[in-house]
Amino acid sequence: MAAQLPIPVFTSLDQAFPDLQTAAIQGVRYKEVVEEYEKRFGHKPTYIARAPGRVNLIGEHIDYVLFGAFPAAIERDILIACGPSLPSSTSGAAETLTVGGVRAENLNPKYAPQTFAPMLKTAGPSAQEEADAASTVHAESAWHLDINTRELRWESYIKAGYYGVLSRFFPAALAETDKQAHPVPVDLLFTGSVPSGSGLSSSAAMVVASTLAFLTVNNKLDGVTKGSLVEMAMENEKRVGVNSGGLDQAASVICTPHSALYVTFYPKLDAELIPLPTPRTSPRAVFVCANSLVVSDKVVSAKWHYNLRVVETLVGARVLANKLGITLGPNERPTFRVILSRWLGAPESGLDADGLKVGIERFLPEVEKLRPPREGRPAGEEGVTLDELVELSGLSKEQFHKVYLSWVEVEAEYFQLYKRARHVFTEALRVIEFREVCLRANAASGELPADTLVKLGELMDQSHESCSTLCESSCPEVDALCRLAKSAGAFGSRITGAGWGGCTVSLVAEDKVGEFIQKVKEGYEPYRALEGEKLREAIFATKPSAGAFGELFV
Ligand code: NG1
Ligand code: MG
Repeated sequence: MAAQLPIPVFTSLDQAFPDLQTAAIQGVRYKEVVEEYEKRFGHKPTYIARAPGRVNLIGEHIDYVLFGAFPAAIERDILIACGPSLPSSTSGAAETLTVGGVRAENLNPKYAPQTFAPMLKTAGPSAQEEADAASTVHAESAWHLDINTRELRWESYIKAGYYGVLSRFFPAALAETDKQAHPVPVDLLFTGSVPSGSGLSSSAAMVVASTLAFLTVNNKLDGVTKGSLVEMAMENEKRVGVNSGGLDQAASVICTPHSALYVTFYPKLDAELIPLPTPRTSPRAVFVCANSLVVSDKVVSAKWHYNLRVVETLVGARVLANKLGITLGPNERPTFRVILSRWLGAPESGLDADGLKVGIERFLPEVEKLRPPREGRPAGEEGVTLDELVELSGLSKEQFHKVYLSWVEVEAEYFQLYKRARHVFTEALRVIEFREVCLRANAASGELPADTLVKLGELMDQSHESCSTLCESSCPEVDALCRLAKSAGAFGSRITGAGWGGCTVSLVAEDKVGEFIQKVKEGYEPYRALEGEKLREAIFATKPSAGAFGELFV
């Protein structure tokens, strides 16, 4: 249901932020970005697109396997003031921007201004497009925007958002002959408060906000639902070179204040808003994000980290299917979620959360079939080599390469199928249990069941342990922060987001937040020198907040 709603458009800030305190804080940012826009481009913006970051409460590294996750949007967001470039614009550059050219600037001077325009492809495909065509990303569009997938560049996320809008709404064949079928030239000014590389999904916020900006400026927002914006943003973000799932984009688009989102991806995107349990008399609990300050550059390290997990789980699914006697076509690349359904004989329409829980519990013993031959060897050496993978897959070397490696770059001496599978299925179960605890607490009349927060905390702790030891997506600093959070009184604490650095999220009693932050500050070396705004940047309590929306200037 939540996914079928339209994208909210407001015409005033108080409509957009009914909470007075938030409206005041946002008011300052909106005013600054609008004034600065006018100064830089010589005309007023017509629209501000806003998309928030997210904190994933539980369900890590399982969205690309098509299991559900449980994120919430955070208050920190990306704002883009935008409008069509006018010929009267300052530098006169607009004249050169006739075919949907873009001028993009950022209030943060760290991100240099960019000018680019999509080209109608006349020659053969570029290397990047060939790579795209081999992956699941669609390559039917003949528009071309150069996205550098080797380096982390801020404008890549703008281009990614634009690509999706071009390929869906501006048929290139038409554009070749008809100037009316061209996108309009656009001026964009960005400002953001989601720390980048911290696991709070600044990237998804950028892509969602950019997609929304290009849709609106080109008058294409009619009929776009939250669900279709999520799907577009998911496709778009893959263009930056990370084969991500959809939890970030779903959270950034669909969330509402006070609720988390149980988002599932199989057989199709579905989302259920679940209010977080609120005690009536005892103190409330809040989620505190703490940034380890270890920046994980996901684009650059994808081949050893993120994309490697994607490949390990995909190959793991095929090997497990072989061991279970499930027949797969040579070109098929099903995920663990799909193999589970086939094993259960479940219909394509999928299972509800209760059915899925029972199914996973029945399936878990089967995961043991993936135990590696060298188990017990020093960590890292117990997995399977590439040659062994090919053999276990039952495919020829060429076919294996085509299906599992031709579209993605990964590097590993040993691949870990068992650990990843064990993480995926137990984490999927924890997500469902987390949802159940919330629903049970919300349904209780009077005070919450006494153990609600303790249970949520336990699930978060177990999730962290699994991310750290089975998914191996944590790092020593993040592990240390989680231990500190627990000793500072958190009900539970875990890594959030892709990992290898980034943030932790901890469940903490609201009346203890000040004390909690103080203890973590004293215990975590990189925080000791931080004070005031710098400290608030690194560790902060957050409330589930609203998903993406736009403000229109009429
Ligand atoms: P972040 O934290 O944004 O790097 C990534 C993926 C998600 C999900 C999580 C791990 C992107 C855009 N997002 O998040 O889809 O797989 O890691 O649970 O890459
Ligand atoms: Mg990201």
